[in-house]
Amino acid sequence: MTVPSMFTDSTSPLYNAKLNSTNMPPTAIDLGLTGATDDLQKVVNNLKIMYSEMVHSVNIVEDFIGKPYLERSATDPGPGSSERGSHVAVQVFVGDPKQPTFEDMGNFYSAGRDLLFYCHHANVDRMWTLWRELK
Ligand SMILES: [Cu+2]
Repeated sequence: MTVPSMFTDSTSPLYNAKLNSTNMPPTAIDLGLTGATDDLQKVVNNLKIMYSEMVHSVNIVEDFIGKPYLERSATDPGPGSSERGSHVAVQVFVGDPKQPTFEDMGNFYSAGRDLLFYCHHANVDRMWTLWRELK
């Protein structure tokens, strides 16, 4: 429940300086973006959020991955549980508040500049695989 050290060690080739230094290990990720400072409380919250996203509130594919973007559809047809929840929370939590718009991870246009983005999205793909096995 922390950012892996390979992304926070400044000697690592995976390191990106545009991260929120106050939210790096050993600080637990706050999936609810509650502002909680107690790591044990954050872990409890995170487990509840993941249960809700993966099991409780997700019944059909669109609940998890969101509604499809189609030609002439609305700009934002509707996010899935992961997109509006843990996925975005991680990106906001680790984005650098010293940057104008929380680059790199905290902004859509710049997130791909941080190698952590690809690890994060691989985890979203892993969650998708797990969700499919649950249903
Ligand atoms: Cu993302």
